Amino acid sequence: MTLKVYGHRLSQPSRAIIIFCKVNGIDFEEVTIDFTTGKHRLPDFKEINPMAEVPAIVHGDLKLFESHAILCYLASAFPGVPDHCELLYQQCTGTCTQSSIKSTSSN
Ligand SMILES: N[C@@H](CCC(=O)N[C@@H](CS)C(=O)NCC(=O)O)C(=O)O
Repeated sequence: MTLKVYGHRLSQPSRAIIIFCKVNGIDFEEVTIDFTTGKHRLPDFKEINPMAEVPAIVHGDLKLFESHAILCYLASAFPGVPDHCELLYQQCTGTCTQSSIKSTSSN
């Protein structure tokens, strides 16, 4: 199942997703959506992200947008990502629990 990353390298949140994938060895297909020429407002892309912003991902049946949500998903969905990444994003999103701290601190 190929992970598709829709973004643009001029976009900081798009770069965050691309860098995260590269650092963690996650294979992905990069699809450039040129928001500087309005391609993010075309119907095909708005089916992926109705908010018409990059980045967005498609992974199997899942369509996801908002870079922080994407990073949380990637940190938990791909086994090669170190546990501390998931904990970091749980802390960022306020979903961190005592049990998640205990389970990652033992690694
Ligand atoms: N909160 C969003 C911000 C996304 C965002 O603002 N993307 C910009 C590029 S950096 C965009 O697509 N702008 C197009 C527009 O607003 O029309 C995220 O973190 O993913």
